[in-house]
Amino acid sequence: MAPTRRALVTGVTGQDGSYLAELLLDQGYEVVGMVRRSSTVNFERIAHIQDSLRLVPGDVLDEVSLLEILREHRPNEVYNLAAQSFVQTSWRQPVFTGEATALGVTRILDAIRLTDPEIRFYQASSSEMFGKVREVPQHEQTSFHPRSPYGVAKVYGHWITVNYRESYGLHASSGILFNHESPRRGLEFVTRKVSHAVARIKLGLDSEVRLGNLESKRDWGYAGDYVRAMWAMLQQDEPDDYVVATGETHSVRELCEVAFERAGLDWERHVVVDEQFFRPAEVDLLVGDASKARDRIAWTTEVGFVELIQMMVDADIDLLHREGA
Ligand code: NAP
Ligand code: G4F
Repeated sequence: MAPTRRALVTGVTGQDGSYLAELLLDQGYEVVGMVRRSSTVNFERIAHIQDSLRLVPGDVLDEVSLLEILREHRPNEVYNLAAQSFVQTSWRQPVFTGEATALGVTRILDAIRLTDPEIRFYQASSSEMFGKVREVPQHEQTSFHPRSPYGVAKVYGHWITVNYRESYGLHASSGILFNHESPRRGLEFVTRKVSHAVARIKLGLDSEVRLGNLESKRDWGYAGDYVRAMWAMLQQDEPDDYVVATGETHSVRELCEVAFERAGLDWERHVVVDEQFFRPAEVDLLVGDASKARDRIAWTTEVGFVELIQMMVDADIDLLHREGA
């Protein structure tokens, strides 16, 4: 019988961490989830699988915690999803964002190098690295022009991953993932902010939602599809970098249309544009070319844009009903 594979997931309490942990458990992995200390428990997204996970304390700001986790649990694969991941916050907390989202990657790579260089490593890179895009669509060779401290930190995380692969021969891959969403998305991100607001308005709990730039365009996919790409990258003989995207782009305005329509509402009566949600520098348009991921790791999407937004609106209406609204 083949030995059980063990994976360490940082950021396991986040949107992607929860879907990835489910996928790995389904594949028969022992899943070690790293959680940082907080004064209240925030395991909502993994509550349904918590008993199957081994949750261990650690923080990407603290290298010793990473070394000890690797020494104790000896994973075969490490998925680094931990980050300060909200772009808007990165202007308010640029140094913290750099510590967690950029230097956190080096801390993990160093811990791997010193503990067991055979460990396979996945870095959660981002389409935010393309920023002020140089070409449309964006692919693995498109140059980066990040537009936020978050984007800058992710560029560092990407290149340090490439550098440790080239310097030390680590099996380190970088997934350049475009926006991916789900009912588990944080409430501050625009898709979930809108789906949750639609549910509240539908149930008479609110009358409006205040948004920033309605014209910006994103390539939005479903998180459940995207974690399959993360896993597939680490199953390849050679490490590499891959764009993961749907190849379709939609504006925030279109997102509003689809989301409100799902609940039988007219978005123009409820959406208010508010300056406070505009960004100091915007990423106007993202759309990815995922042909390499399709060809080399056989990755495809199963959930399209309209289905995704409808799923999120339905889930938020159900959630509010369950909460007794
Ligand atoms: P998320 O929901 O914000 O989750 C982030 C996770 O990182 C949470 O578990 C959080 O823990 C953890 N974390 C934050 N700071 C940490 C620290 N100092 N030490 C340890 N853990 C820490 O993000 P996501 O949407 O799942 O995204 C996962 C990763 O993919 C992130 O790196 C993100 O930047 C990247 N990414 C996301 C997308 C997307 O569209 N979702 C696209 C491209 C790349 P707490 O629960 O304690 O806060
Ligand atoms: O949902 P967002 O906050 O996501 P953003 O900035 O694209 O970043 C997400 O995707 C990245 C991948 O490209 C990840 F790396 C990152 O971690 C994160 O998951 O904003 C999307 C767009 C932006 O153009 C923003 O200006 O929506 C626009 N927007 C308009 N009104 C708004 C709002 N965004 C938010 N969060 N809130 C608004 O009220």
